[in-house]
Formats: sequence, structure tokens, C-alpha cells
Amino acid sequence: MARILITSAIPYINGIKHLGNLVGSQLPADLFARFNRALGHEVMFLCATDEHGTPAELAAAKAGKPVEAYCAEMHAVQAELARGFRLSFDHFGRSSSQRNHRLTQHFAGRLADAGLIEEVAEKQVFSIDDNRFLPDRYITGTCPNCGYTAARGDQCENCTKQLDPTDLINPRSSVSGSTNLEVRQTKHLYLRQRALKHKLEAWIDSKTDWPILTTSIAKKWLNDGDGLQDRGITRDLYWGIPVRKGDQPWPGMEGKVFYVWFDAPIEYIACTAEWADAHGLPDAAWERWWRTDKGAADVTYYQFMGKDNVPFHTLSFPATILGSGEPWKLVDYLKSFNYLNYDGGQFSTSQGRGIFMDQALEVLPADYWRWWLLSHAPESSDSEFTWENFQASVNKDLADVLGNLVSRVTKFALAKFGDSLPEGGSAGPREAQLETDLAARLRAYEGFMAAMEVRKAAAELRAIWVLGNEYLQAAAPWTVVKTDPEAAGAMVRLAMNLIRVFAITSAPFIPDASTAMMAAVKSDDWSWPHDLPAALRALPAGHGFAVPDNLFRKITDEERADWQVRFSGIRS
Ligand code: B3M
Ligand code: ZN
Repeated sequence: MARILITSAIPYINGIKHLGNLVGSQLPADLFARFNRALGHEVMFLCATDEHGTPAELAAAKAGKPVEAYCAEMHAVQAELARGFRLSFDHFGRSSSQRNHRLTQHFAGRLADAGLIEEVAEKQVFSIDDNRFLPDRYITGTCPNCGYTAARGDQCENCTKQLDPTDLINPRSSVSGSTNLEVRQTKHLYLRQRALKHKLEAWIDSKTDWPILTTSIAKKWLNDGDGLQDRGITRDLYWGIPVRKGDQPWPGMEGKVFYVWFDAPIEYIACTAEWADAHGLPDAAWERWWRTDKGAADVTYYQFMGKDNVPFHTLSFPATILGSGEPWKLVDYLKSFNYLNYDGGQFSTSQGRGIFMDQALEVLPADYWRWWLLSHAPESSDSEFTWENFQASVNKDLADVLGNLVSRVTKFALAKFGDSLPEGGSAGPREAQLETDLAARLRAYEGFMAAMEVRKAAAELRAIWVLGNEYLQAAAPWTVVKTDPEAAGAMVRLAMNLIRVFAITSAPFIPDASTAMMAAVKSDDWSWPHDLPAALRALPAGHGFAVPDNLFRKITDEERADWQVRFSGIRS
């Protein structure tokens, strides 16, 4: 039994996530966690909300709420949606937790002791009316290069020129629109990442099994242009983790907080501590997942995230860990994703374009979305959601292939043999062939799942369902029963066992349907079919079963057209 630590990128608190966010981290991480649990491994699967920073402050202000209350509410909303999508986190934490405060301050203290923190005096734009420093991207003005009037202080969206806020003509605060701005002196802590470059490089070079998408991004940031930059890890904000050196105050840094990207990945660790606290367990219970000197040496650690998060996980967070000089676990395998697009454009949180998690569940249950999203995961390239494709995939894969198999078998069996499995008959060459084919596909499926090849795993699972259908089609028990009821009975027994095997193997993708299938064959033995011949004989003659409600319904053309219109608009 292996020990497997899995973290999904932690979603920002400021609003409900869209399906592109979901398929880029949390959902594939859940697939992998469920698969490894099904194999009997010890899994710790974590996620949390990423609560700090200017976006959270502004979203709270927009909602007219204190930021603490806003975050608490949105955390509950996101946790509920995660449950709705059946995301099987062992804990869904909060980056604003006291655990994260203490750990973040601890890491900063260790980095300072190691001489890896530098204090840098800076000039920054202060908005007098807003009574706050403004991050570069919250200053708007006219681009000196192209004349675009809504250029941001970090970059002009129109001509892509990188800017300094002081380059802008007629600068104003994007928070309030005020032009009452001045440049003030401030001081920030910088993490001397450049001093860690060789350590980071050696570590990344040792990861020969990482996907190209991951390593190419890491190397680009390590070597491109001026190479790895030292990084400001503090901000002049109210909402965040107060800057302290371990449990000591940090003279000169009063009133400042750590940068959200400094504390967010530390939440992976803090989240595990929150989990232990929630279960009344001692520190040793979470440390055995993270400290190689306290039992984590045999843990394999997997991270899941969208490609835009890769630099922070291959460079910044490892710099924090390596720089601390303490034996914390580093990621072993980093699975990153491209983007999912929406119907000819991009999903966009700011523009409310696409389908958001709450809306998706209002329209259809989780399994439908899980299946489509995972079977179309943007792995080797970006992928696109279209309603036509979604409809086709649901109707064909889920309704026609899997759902139909289950309903046909159970209904036929009930009609001809009553509500328990018939006796007699024996397997012939067709059944032997099915076993061989199925075993081969099952091993391939396991291989793809273990390798986190999500799309290939989905294709293999679909092929497994198809094998079942083809078998039934060729064996035709509904014809055979007229002349040889015992032979038809043997086919039904096998088909019913197939349903159980399909339920177990499909559960990482479509957990609710799997539960319904197990209920239909009245089994609660979820053990993985390592020994397929035995698994196909697990339900004996006389075993009860029930006809379940339709597992999946079809999406009609009217519904599709309706949803297309409903989701084309802008969400407020
Ligand atoms: N919240 C960005 C995102 O959700 C950021 C991830 C943090 S992972 C430590 O894509
Ligand atoms: Zn411009």
C-alpha cells in the first residue's frame, strides 16, 4: 500500500469558479484520488480557498461586506459546490486559517535566518481617497505607447507593452476612479530566489518524468531573459497574513501582509494541519505527510493545476521550501493543464462568460459534467466546450452505451428470471473472449489512470463499456432464452457481474452512477477487480438485484438550444 498526497491548486475566493477552472485542477485531482483510494492506497487529498490579496478585498467591497465575512461566506459556497461535484477532499481548508498564519510566518522566519530575505525600499502609488497603496494593475490610465485610455499600470491590454504605473498618462485608481494619487515611499521583503537558482535547477533537472508542459514552463522562467528574479513577498494591504518573523514581530514591517502567492501554496501544508485539528489528531498526524524526518519519506506527492500556476509551483514554492533548510516534502509529480475554452471563446470570470459551477449543477447532475469534462480534459492542448459536443457525448457514452446496458440487463433479467440471478448454463468461447478483451482493456485503463493520462483513461473506460454492449448484442440472451433458458441465464449472470465491475471501475469518473449500479446489483464490495475472472463470478446464482431508475437521461435538442442561449449572455 502506497501513501499518496494529492493537492489541487486552491481556487480564489472571489467568486464561483467556472468549468474551465474545475477541469484544470480540482476535478482531475479528484479522479486521481478516487482511483488511488479504490486501489487501497492511503490517500490524503487536499484543497482550500485562496483568500488573500486585492481581488478578495475588492470583491468584498463590491458585495458591501467586511472581507472576513465575505470570505467565510464564499468559502461555504465553494465547499457546497465541491460537494455537489463530488470532489472527495479529505479537507477543504482556508488559506486565512490560523494554521496558515503560523506556518507562513514560520517559513518567512526561516528564510530570514538563512539570509534569503532582503528589505527593499520602493516607491509605490498611494491613493489618498482610497486610503491605500494600489497594486500596479489597479491603476488605470492612458497608454503612452498606443493611446489606449484603459491601460493598466502593469501592462497595456491593447498593445501589450509592459508598463510602470508612473508611465500612465492621467492615472486614476481602478478601485474608486480617484485621480488623487501620489507616489509614496514604502518598504518590502524580497525572497532572494536568485541565490537558490542552482538548487532549483538541480531539483527540476532531477524530474525526468514530468510532463513537457510542466518542465518547459519551469525552465523558461528559470532561464529566460534575466532569468529567475528575486520576488517581493509582502504587500501594503489590510487583508492577509501579518508580516512576522516566526512568532516575533518584524521591525519596520508593521501593518504589512505577506503576498498572496507567498502564503497560498503554504496552505497545502496548513490545510493538512487543519484536517488534523478538525479530527482532533496530534501534529504527528499531519507531519507524517509533509516532514520527511517525521514519516513522510515514503509519501509520493502529486500536484494538479492549470498551466498559469506552474511557475509558482516549480520555482516560487520550492524556493520557500528549499530555502527553509527544513526537511519538508517537495512535489514529486506535477500535472498541469491547458485551458478549456467555451463555445468559440474563453471562459471568463471577469466577464461572466461560460458555465459556472453553480449553474452547471442547476442544469444537470454532477456525473454528466464530470464525464464530459474529464473525457475532454485540456491535456496536450487547449480544448473547447460546445453544447453540441456535450450533448453528443452524454447521449452516446452515458445514455446509449452505459445507461442502456444497465437498464436492458436488469429489465430483461427481471422479466424472464425474477429478481435474483438465475442458475445453470455455462460460459462458452464468447464469454472467454470477453474476459480476455476486458482484462486487456482494464490493465490499459489502470495504466492511464496511474499515469494521470485523463483523456486516454476516459477513452479506455468508454471502450470497456462498449465491450459489454457488444457482448450483449452478440450473445443476444433475449433470443437465446426462447430455446435455451439456462444458457440465457448464464449470460444474465455474467452481464450482472459486468455491471458491478463497471460500477467499480467507473466510480472515479461518475461516482453517483456507480453507487446506483452497485445498489442495483445489491453489492457493497467495491474491491478493485485485479483478478478479473474472479470479479466476473462475484455475484452468484440466487443473488438479488433491482432495476434502477434510468442512470442517465438524454439531452434533447430543445434543451441544448435553450442552454446555448441561456449561457451565451453575460452573468452579472
Ligand atoms: N488561486 C490561482 C488559481 O486558482 C490560485 C492558485 C493558488 S495554488 C496555491 O488559478
Ligand atoms: Zn498601449
